Amino acid sequence: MKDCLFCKIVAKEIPAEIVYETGRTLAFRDIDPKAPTHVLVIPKEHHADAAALAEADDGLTDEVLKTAHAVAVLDQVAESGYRVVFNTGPAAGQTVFHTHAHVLGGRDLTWPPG
Ligand code: DGP
Repeated sequence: MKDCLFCKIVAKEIPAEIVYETGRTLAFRDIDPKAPTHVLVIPKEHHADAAALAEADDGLTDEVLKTAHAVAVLDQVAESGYRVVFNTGPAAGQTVFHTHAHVLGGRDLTWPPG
């Protein structure tokens, strides 16, 4: 989608540190990491948020979650534990409206989040 930051990363118009890729998903490091592992997993096709992705689902939500787990394994945080977060909507802190799963790990994560 024109003017979507993450669509531009998919199109390689904006650089990103890509850590994993499948046919329909892309994983790249967050520009402002909040943990030693902080990777964003996105569907390559544009869906504004997790609700839109779930409603359109044709297996793509599964693939995003499987990619999130693959990233955790690659970054060696799967055994110790990691968090997968979809900020969905402005009140949840979503700022980029191309849905993305934050994969966070590599330190003890507190609960509840702020
Ligand atoms: P959220 O607040 O849940 O919408 O998270 C958006 C995340 O996107 C935030 O943690 C920072 C990250 N981000 C924003 N712009 C860029 C960018 O140009 N490159 C990368 N790699 N991450 C970005």
